[in-house]
Amino acid sequence: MPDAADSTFYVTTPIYYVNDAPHIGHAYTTVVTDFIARWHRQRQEDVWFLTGTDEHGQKVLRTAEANKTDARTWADRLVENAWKPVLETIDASNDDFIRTTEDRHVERVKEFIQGLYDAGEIFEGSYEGAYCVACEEYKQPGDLIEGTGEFAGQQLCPIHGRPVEILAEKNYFFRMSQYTDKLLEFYERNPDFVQPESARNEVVSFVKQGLQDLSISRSTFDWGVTVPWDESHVIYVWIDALLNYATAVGYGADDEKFRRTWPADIHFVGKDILRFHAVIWPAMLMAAGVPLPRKVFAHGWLLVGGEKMSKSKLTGIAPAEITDTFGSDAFRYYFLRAIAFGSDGSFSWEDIAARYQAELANGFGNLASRVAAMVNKYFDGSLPAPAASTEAEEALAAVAERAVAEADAAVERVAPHDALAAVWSLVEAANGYITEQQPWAVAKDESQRERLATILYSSAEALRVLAVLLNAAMPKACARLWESLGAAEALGALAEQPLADAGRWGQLVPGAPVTKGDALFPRLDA
Ligand code: ME8
Repeated sequence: MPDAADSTFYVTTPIYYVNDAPHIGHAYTTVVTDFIARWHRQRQEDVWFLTGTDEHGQKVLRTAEANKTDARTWADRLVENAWKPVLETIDASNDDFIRTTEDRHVERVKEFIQGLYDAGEIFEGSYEGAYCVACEEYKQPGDLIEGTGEFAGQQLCPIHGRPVEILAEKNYFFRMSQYTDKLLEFYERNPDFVQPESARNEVVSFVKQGLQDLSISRSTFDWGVTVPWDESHVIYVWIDALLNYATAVGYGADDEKFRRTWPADIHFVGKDILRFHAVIWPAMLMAAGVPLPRKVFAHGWLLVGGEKMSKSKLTGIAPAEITDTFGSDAFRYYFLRAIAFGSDGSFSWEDIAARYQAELANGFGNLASRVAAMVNKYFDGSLPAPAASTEAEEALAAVAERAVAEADAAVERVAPHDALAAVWSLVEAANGYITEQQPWAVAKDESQRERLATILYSSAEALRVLAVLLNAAMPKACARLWESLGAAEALGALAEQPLADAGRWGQLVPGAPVTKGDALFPRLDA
């Protein structure tokens, strides 16, 4: 197990556009980031988990106008009624929430950009090109696709499938072309900076073609951060947005906090915004002399019906539609377990229902309820003291220890699906152990009380290890399990159980009150 870092483990989600309400694609990124944050907290590291909203730019402005209101009112409404509530729906444990319209951000963005201007990194020029408002990005001619059907004769954005607009503007440019070689050198020296491998390859081959200077201001609308030396321009929304990762942890304002927290350990993003994070953002930081983040991890698409899920194509699903039926723990578990992190993955109601029933209700949940029920039935709800172990107990303890090590190694390579698969080896071993040991049969023989005690104590120990290992994925269910094991009094709060110590067998204290509560995961009706 790696040593706790000497500085803060800092993880981020993208800051999401407030043009619309969150769907499960956004929740997916946030759940994975939250899982990683909680895991590292349980490793007893100092963790900072940031999320927030991206509120400037043309896309948000146009949505506000279409809804007959101003951008600020619209953003306030979406943040309070949609983006902040969804964090509760999915049990996110973020330490901060940044909005790009806050002064703590806006003022620092102005200073950052002024610094680049003063250093000669920014010049005035003009540009004409194809702009996708949904991406908030100029596209290269080679990126575009030919429209068909209603869009016949038009050029479309390859991500949104919607026509681009030709924009011609006089504006300010960042000398990004100067960073081509520096970035290639950086990727070379830091082979894990962009992950997974496919994302790294894409970024490297993109940068190898040579970077162009980047237009960093707009003058045709004013919903943005004003360019400090030319008030007729606002700063390009992506430059403004990327800086959130620094401004939120004290860049230019609280040096002590910034030094402690920066650089970010992992920026989690979808692959749609990989280049912004793996090319533009490091180039900006190099230009300003600020250390670069340690890792950008770009995950795949969540597909619904085989297509990238999106509100505009009416495949968008709100997280609450799923949590209302399955609960937040099952929502989190499903997305962490069912999708190989980094690859695309399909969501379907059948799939989540099948996993819920098999893995949560019949697997983990049933294990917890049968152990609690038997301790109540045979030992009046008081955890019995174990007698001598047999090979079966030693084998179960060994599975537990291995599950801890394998899950931790999987989290280290940012593979939550593998981490949960490793933990499930213990769920299965514990259920198998009980089936083989048949405590209900042993209970019939009064002379076997000690054997019965050992079986139930060992089963409860497996549950203790599972509560610690699954807490990052399913905090609510694990808190209830911890309570039902009567573990808090002797061992302290679940969230404070050190991961490194979780596999040490025999921590539960005999005599602890074991209670039968409601099922952790009630079975679904047919
Ligand atoms: O791009 N599958 O915000 P955004 C998986 N404001 N993930 C998905 C997804 C899907 N179908 N749909 C969305 C922006 N996501 C900028 C970011 S950061 C400085 C600025 C997730 O609201 C995924 O993480 O369009 C993707 O990168 C992000 O939402 C895009 O959110």
